[in-house]
Amino acid sequence: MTANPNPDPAAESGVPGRPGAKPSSLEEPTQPHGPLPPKPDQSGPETVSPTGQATGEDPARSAQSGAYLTTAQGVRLYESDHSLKAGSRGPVLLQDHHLREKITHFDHERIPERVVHARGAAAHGVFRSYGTASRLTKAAFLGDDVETPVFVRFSTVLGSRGSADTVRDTRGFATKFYTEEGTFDLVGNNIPVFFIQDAVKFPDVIHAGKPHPDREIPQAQSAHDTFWDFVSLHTEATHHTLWNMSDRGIPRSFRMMEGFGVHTFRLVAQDGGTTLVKFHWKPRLGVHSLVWEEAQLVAGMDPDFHRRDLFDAIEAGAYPEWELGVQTFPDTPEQTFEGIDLLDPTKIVPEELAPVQPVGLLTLNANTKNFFAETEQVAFHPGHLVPGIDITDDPLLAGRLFSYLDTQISRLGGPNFAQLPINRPHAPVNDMLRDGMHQTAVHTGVAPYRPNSLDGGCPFLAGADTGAYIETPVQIPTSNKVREAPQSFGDHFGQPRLFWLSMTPTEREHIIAAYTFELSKCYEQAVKERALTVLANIDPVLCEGVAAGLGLPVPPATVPFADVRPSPALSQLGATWPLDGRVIGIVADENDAAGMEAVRAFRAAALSAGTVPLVIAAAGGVLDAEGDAVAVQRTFAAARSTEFDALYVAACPAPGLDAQGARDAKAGHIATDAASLDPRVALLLTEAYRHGKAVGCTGEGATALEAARLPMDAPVLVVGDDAGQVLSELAGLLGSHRVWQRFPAAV
Ligand code: HDE
Repeated sequence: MTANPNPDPAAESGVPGRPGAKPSSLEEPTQPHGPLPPKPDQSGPETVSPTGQATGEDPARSAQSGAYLTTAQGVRLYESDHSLKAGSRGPVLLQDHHLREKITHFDHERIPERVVHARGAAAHGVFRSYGTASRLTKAAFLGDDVETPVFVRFSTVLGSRGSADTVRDTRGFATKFYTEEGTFDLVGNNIPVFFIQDAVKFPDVIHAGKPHPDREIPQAQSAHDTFWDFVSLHTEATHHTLWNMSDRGIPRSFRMMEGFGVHTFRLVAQDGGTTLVKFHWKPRLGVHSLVWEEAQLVAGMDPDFHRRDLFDAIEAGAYPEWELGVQTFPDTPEQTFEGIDLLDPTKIVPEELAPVQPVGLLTLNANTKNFFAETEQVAFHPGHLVPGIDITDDPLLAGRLFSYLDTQISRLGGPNFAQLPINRPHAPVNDMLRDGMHQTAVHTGVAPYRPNSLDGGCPFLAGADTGAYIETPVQIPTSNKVREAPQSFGDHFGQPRLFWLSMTPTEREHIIAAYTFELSKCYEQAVKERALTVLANIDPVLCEGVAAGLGLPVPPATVPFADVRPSPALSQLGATWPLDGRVIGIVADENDAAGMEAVRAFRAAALSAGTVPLVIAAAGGVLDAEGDAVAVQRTFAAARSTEFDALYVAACPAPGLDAQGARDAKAGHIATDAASLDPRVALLLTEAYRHGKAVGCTGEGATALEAARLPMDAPVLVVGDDAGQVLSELAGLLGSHRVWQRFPAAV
């Protein structure tokens, strides 16, 4: 036997697990333990195996166990930082199984991202039904006071997995209900209509919206020629596009978005009676948006803004809530309501005509433990239905019923992804699907077919009284085979006009600005001109506003304006909402003793109002350590107005007050000029003002506002002497999300 030419010093060390150590047996050196236990808010729902048994509890089967690093085969390793080489300077040996296993696994870590909705964030929660829908549907999870675990994934549509959260786009709002009768997925969006009326055009609209195929730009946005080319040529897209150009396209938070099932579904009652419905999610915090400049800034400052917001809120215990509601319509052969074709996914039914009736409450109360295993691998499908919920003949829905399973087979690498923990039903599964890539179940029995006489005839078939899913025996209209849409699908401008007329002047101004921005980014004059022709058919004010911005002539309308009644429910303005989790930035300067007193009083009052006060100062650390210390959460260098819903200014920090400057000023080594203001604080204030955010001040804070040249009589500003009073006035303004009077009512 040859001696080792390169003895490892550790070999002599006696360190357990290293060569040379003399373990008496294969005992673990410390008590084996798995990963740290999840935080309370991270406990996901119980999962069950494809055969209905609970999983995840057995340590021998958990993803990580034992204290030693091992190979995938469970063999302990003594080294993982160096490849096996012929001498320390010699070639790496092919026989190094650990190296090859580690690199090979890494090489295959990524799976294809979703072809649409690639960028997303998700959370676990519960859905508690009120029982109000039990008259209309036999679905058990909509019975009286039933609690069902859920998993919800929010997403943007166009961007890649790593794109920014705050782009102008539709948001996905997909909910998986793990019901005791099997899984129900409500795969919706935050916009109640869709671009197209027939699924056969879906590849076209997505190809047009995605980056150009030659240079692969622009990322995650519709502000480019191919998108506007498509939507101006396919005028059925007008309604959805108008929603995207409205503030709905740039939500403030996933927690502040509505959700819609879009298509009309059919509820089936115990006695077989049917009702057509549209599903709605109503957020408890109200529907709120960013302003466009803010959304653009955030895309750079914090591309994960929405993801972070959701995760932080849940971790802080501010659980987001939505009420599920339904609009109900009689299931008549025409499938229309007040003249609106319920099979046309480009149409809404205004809430004033059919009110949204609440049927249950969704609460998101647990963050994911592993993004890949849960958010990335979750597979939703509009065809995942439970008894009591059925589909209609919406041609867009028909295509979706095919597409989701199909895309998931390639995205998740085979047909067995229903066995992944996040996708496992909580109802017992006893199917006859067998084998295939990534099969993890060990199926028993010899007769995976029916009927059989060898496995005791099992499994048995259920009937209507034992929970079988039985399709509603809807009569199919007899007709010739055709490739055409019904005539009622031909009105493309009536509902866009209804939406436009339902907006407040401020919202209309935002829409004009959004169209102007997007079309200004197009190179092709013909595309811009055609887009203006579409707008001319919605409303002359809209068209004139955008044409003026583009410097183009106003084209005439080509269809008569529809006679529509506005739907006030479509506007986001005009109500007041809870303040839970709203972030208030506090500008502080420890050189200002009176200001520090006010900071303390304001912080305490803000906390008890349920808001999140964050102290912003020249340098990190603790302010006024001798007194009642105040921790600094943001520095002037890192704070940007976009993070805050409102600002309170208790000082007028002089320029250049970084860590040393602040100490020198306190020690009296440098003089601070009250009339001059740190430019970063000035930017904070002017941006907040520009975005209609409430700004309050006491004491020297008023000097800061003046130095930032804010008009002191503006409705955004609350100037006072008492911090508590300023907080209560700011809270009043925050309840309506922004100080809307700040925006000129141009239209
Ligand atoms: Fe989707 N859609 N979609 N979609 N969709 C997908 O499925 C599709 C549509 C929606 O968080 C894909 O697993 C077609 C409307 C959401 O995982 C894919 C058509 C609505 C999500 C697909 C539509 C949606 C998707 C891509 C036109 C609102 C994300 C990855 C007929 C009601 C789900 C995947 C998640 C995802 C197809 C139109 C919502 C390719 C063919 C309308 C929220 O199968």
